[in-house]
Amino acid sequence: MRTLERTEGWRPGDDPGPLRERLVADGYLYLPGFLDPAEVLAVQRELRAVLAEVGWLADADSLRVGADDLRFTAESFATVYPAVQRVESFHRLGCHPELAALTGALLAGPVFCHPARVLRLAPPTAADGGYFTRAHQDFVVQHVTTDALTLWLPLADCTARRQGLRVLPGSHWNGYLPTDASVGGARPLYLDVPWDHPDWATADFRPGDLVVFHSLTVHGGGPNTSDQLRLSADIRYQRHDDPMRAEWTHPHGWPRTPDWPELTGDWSSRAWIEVPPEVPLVPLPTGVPYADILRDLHAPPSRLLATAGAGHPDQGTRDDPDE
Ligand SMILES: O=C(O)CCC(=O)C(=O)O
Repeated sequence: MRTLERTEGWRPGDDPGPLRERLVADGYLYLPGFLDPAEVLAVQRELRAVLAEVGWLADADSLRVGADDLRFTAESFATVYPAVQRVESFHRLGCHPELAALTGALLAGPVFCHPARVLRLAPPTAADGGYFTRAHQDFVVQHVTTDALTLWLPLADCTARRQGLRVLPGSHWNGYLPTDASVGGARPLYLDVPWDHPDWATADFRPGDLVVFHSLTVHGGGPNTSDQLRLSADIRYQRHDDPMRAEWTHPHGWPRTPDWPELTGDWSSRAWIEVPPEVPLVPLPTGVPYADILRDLHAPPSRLLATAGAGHPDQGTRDDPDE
């Protein structure tokens, strides 16, 4: 296992050039302490209260699990996930002005945050290693925009026993990779990369840290062999002038997760779930098996990766975006 390379010191208003070059070269940026930890811990506190109420935590004061067989089943999806998706401060954090400033600078244009935000609740797993989230590229869910950036935020400490995100540095240069249809049920999103592949890179993470990665970067989540829940967020940003799958205007997990009118009843603002009206929304084709959609996917040319000089293998991602 390798260690993620740290990038430190960038603040909104600084020249984004060196940061962008590094993202383009490696497929990710690891920015320890990018956000104020107190802001992230405040969200964790609210989530703990909700998770203790639904029985996934033993109490609201720690991340100790409330049972030793926690899993996402139809029942827990119907109760636990809507409960956490209802937490307004989680969505507000996704729209944090510093995250928007960073992604706007990296993508060199006006950006917005996808309203569908993944709140990862990773329960303890068997002690024999393995994945929590299997290897995949986020393009496999983005479909229509290559330059969507995922912002991965630990909402609690991640350590060797409670592992967080892992990435394969440089893997974005291989373009969109065919998924392994034997893994992943109705939506076969995953890649056949062993969990102990020596090129995986990770780190110990703390609330306030941030990892940004490109939609073609192969990544996943490591095992949690602790007795505590691992909490993290996957937040996605893209430019206004790129299209987005229409389903990302809804909450993550919709339609199994209830839609916004039901989740946002007591929110102070709906600004966190607004999509700029000019964003082209592309519905998922109907009547086509998901595996066929994935098989026929091609990553549109990437503006971001085209900013790299010569020297990278061209897998169809670095053409002139205006062609
Ligand atoms: O946190 C994880 O387990 C994986 C994160 C992930 O897949 C993502 O951010 O897209």
